[in-house]
Amino acid sequence: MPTFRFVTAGESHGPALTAVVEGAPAGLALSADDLDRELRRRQGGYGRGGRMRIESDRAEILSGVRHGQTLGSPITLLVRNRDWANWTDAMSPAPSAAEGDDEAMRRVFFPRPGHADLVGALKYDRTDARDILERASARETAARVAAGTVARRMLAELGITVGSHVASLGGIVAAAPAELPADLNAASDPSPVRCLDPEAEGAMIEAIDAAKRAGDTLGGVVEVVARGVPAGLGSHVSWDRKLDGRLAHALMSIQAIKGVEIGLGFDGSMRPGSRVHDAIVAQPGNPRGGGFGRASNNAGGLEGGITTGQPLVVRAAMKPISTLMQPLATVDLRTGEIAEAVRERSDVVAVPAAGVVAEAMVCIVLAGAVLEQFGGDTMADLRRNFDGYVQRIAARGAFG
Ligand code: EPS
Repeated sequence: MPTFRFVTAGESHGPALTAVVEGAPAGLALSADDLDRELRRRQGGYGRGGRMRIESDRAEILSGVRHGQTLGSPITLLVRNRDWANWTDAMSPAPSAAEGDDEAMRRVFFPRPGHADLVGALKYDRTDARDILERASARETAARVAAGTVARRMLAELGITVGSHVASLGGIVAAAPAELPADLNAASDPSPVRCLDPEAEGAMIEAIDAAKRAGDTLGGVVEVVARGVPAGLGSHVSWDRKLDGRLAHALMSIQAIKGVEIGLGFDGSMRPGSRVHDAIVAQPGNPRGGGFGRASNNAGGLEGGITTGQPLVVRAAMKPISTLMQPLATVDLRTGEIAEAVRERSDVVAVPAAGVVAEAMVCIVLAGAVLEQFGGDTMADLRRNFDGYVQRIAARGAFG
């Protein structure tokens, strides 16, 4: 059983989103402010739609924390949907008096190509695609970010930090800096598209404006970097213990993500091995690498499903949002007649926010791997076990 688990619940226009997080040790400092800071980061980004002007996400902690410290019990986090006030009839849990009024019920009969609308309606035998899209909506990622903040807090106590930036958006590729800034989010968050290359940033903003004018949407690629990860998380011994596989699963589970790369990723497949693999060097000042380092980090901090002690570098590719204001053709779910897909209020692009969500998922995977390896019902136990392990691997590189 995974050691750090979470489940989310909630519809996009229902009363609230909830996350229940299980497995955090006792004695971790956690406040609503910690959660709100991350929720705010997820709400930003140029190209979001009208919904983000309605919402101002805040988390309420309903269980598992007392006097600012975790208890080791399940942590319940609640994020209310402010927009719920406009949907009390359409999303009412009880039968509504206006049941026969499709407009008042905000029913959706014209499934959007690319969204879960049609396949969900088939699978769950619904005529109103709203029964599907409310849960398929990326609004759910607010709950993931809240859950991920618990993991992030725990990792921070061990000196592990996770940040992200936008590597491309709408086909505009940011120039990669020679070296990523040590505090990645401090550098990327001030950018409206969370991009480190000011020239690309300007072009991305122009592309978003043009897509909006054309009733179109854009995707992009986000890069997540985790630092301070010791060598030895994950394992080569079994498929489901390989950390690269777990990261790919977690990132692919984010709405609209269609691809995941680690390190050089697909680009590495085009090169000879001599231009891919990272030469090993002795690095006595690198205890978390076991006293070893790498001359480069094309592996993205993972070899054989095990972390190397180098920064973990993962990228996720997001397809363009499937709600188009100039809709594609679809079919009426009731009659089979040709129609235009529904135009719901939506975003032109959500790639900057996807970076924050991807960070949350990476934090959750890393927290799980850390707890599996080092255990501990309390933060003090976890820290002692973690420090003992780092001492053990660091001694390997001391060479007598
Ligand atoms: C979304 C559609 C939009 C986005 C929403 C995701 O919502 P609405 O239909 O209410 O305008 O704003 O994202 C969020 C609400 C959020 O918090 O990120 C969709 O269909 O996925």
